[in-house]
This record gives sequence, C-alpha cells and structure tokens, in this order.
Amino acid sequence: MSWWRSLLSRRDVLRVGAGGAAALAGSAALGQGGTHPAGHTGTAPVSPVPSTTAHAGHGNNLMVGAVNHKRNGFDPMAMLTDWDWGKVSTLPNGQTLREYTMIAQDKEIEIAPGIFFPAWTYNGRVPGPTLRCTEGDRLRITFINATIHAHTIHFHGVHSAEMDGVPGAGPGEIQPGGRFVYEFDAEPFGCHLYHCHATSLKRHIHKGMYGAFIVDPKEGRPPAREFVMVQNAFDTNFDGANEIYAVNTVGFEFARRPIPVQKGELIRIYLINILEFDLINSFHLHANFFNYYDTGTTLEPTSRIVDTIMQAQGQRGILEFKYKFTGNFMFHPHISEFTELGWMGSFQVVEPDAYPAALKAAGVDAGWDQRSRQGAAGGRS
Ligand SMILES: [Cu+2]
Repeated sequence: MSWWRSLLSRRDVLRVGAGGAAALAGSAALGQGGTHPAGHTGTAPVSPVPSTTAHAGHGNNLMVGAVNHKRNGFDPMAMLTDWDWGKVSTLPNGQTLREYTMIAQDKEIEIAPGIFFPAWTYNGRVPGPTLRCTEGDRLRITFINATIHAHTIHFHGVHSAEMDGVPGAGPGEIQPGGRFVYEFDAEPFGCHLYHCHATSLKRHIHKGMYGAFIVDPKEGRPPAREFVMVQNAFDTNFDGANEIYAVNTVGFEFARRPIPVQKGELIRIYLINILEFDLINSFHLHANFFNYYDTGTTLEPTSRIVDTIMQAQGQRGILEFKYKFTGNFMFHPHISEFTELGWMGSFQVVEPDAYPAALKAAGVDAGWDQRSRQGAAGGRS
C-alpha cells in the first residue's frame, strides 16, 4: 500500500495544527528536507527545522523542511509570473494567432515537505500553464492525452458548443492516446480559468487538472507588478476532504519565501479559486486594503477598499493594491482552518534599492522581476 494512504486524517491534522502534524507524522512522511523518499518505508528521521522556516511571527504554523521544486519540475514562486503567451503568429485576416500544446500527464508531485500526491496534470505541473492572451486573439490549443484516463479541457469564456470540452459536445472526452485541437477567439477579457471536465468532475479537478486563463483587455491595464495565484488544495488520503491548502500548490511556500515587492508600486493579483470539496475560499490582506474586479471583466473595480473577499468554486477576480510601509505582511484566507493547513504567505515589502537583495532572498532573478512587470502594461509578446 502506498504510504500516503496511511497519512494523517484531516481531523488529526486539524487537532494538532499543521506544524504539530509535521512533527507527529515526521517518522512517516515529513521532514525529508525536500528529497524524494524513494522506496520509503516510514523510518526516515525527521530533519531539523532549517533556519529559513523559522520566519518571524509565524514559525509555529510552518511545516518542517522544504519542497524539492526541482524534482516537481515547477516552483510556486516562478509560477506567480510565468505567463505562457503561446507560439505567436498572424492570420491572413490580421488576427493574432496563439498556439499552445497541452499534454495530460500523470505525475507524483510534492505538495508540502515530504507529502507526495499522485496528480493528474496539464504539462506536468499543478496548476497547469498560465495561458495569457489579448481579447480577440485566436487561440489554437492542441490537447494530447498521454494518460490512462479520458480527459478534456474546458475553458471559461465564450466559444462554440463543440469547443466546450464536456462529454457529449464535439469530441467529448479525449481518450488515452487521443488528441484534439480546441480553437476559439479569446473573449471576454478577464481573469478566467480552464479545467478538465471529464467525469467525475470533482475527481479530475482535485487531482490537479486546472490552470489560469488570463485575457487582457485590448487597451491593457495600468502598469503594475502582476502575480497569478491559484487557490487549490489536495485530498491526500482520499476521504473526500482536503488535507493541504495552498496557492500555486505548495503549502506555506510563500511563508517560507515571502514574495518580494516594492513600497508604493501597484500590485495586481489574478486570483482564482479552484478548490474542490470546500464551497468557499477567501483572501485577506494584512495591513492593507485593495480594489477588487469580480471576474476581471470590467476596468472599474466592483468592490473598493476592501481587505477580504470570498470566492466560491470557479470564481476569480483581480486585486489591486499598494503598500505604504516596508516590512513583512501576511496574506491568507480568513478561514482559519485553511490557513493552518498551508494556505498562508506574505509579501516582503522593500524600498526599491533593496529590491535586488529581496529577489535573491526569494530565490528568483531579474527575469522573474521582468516577467512580473511585462503583462497588461506592455511587453506583451
Ligand atoms: Cu481529467
């Protein structure tokens, strides 16, 4: 029997808190310091807490160790800014064509230090690639199913019935070894998502088949530092409830590595809730207030000067705010249970001259900085 099946029950995790759970489960699953427990038999020792996890103010909430992003093949910090613009060309009618390839792949991923999850993925990552385009672009997405289950891609947006990626419409479910080309024009502009719509839907979603789909307005949005955050969670013991919560998959990642931003600059977050099993998620920002654009389909905020918003399953929106002070500022859902189970992080707000050092501390480079500023405000390829 796979070791993860014997992981703590959700109730155990809740009773002791995530940090306590890490200690409790250390001999069985945690504290591997990010290395893959190949042939793991539940006897590996617990690693000491690295100094980087003893972050001032909330060290007690963190799990022991760190996730091996290299083994996963993706890094939640890099995912914040890794827009996929596709292969760009121009159609005879002058329309921009963006071509993408999406491959369904089964892959075991590490979602918290030492906790592995048998994911179903698009392109080997959870969430899948952040597809980004401009309203009116023609999108051509070649979908290849390299798994043993039937899958689809269902895009939120406007398109014909046969491109809806649901059973019974067009090609319906794409069988193992099969392929299909989804093609439609990007509309309306907004912060959208895509996900597998094969049955049973909840199984295909919670296994990891989803991602961000951002359609920029033709006129763009004001210059800002932009991030995409996909609120997700994982049912590690298959009891129909989640044990680990996060944005961009890895629990507490942005608590271990605060996201570097600059004082006074406009920050824009594309926030998507693709939780399964829980009806509502939320986002609360400490020591600040933000404007919120529900679904991102308007250029005027739909909520102004709020510090907490709710999103039901499939809901999403855009947050905009600036920091007045430097320092470390938390963000998390105002659902304490989710916070304790991994969905918590912080921004490291610094003066511009301290920014290169902050980037280095977060383990990202100038390319990440550049990508965070290239979206709606230009630099679009
Ligand atoms: Cu699927």
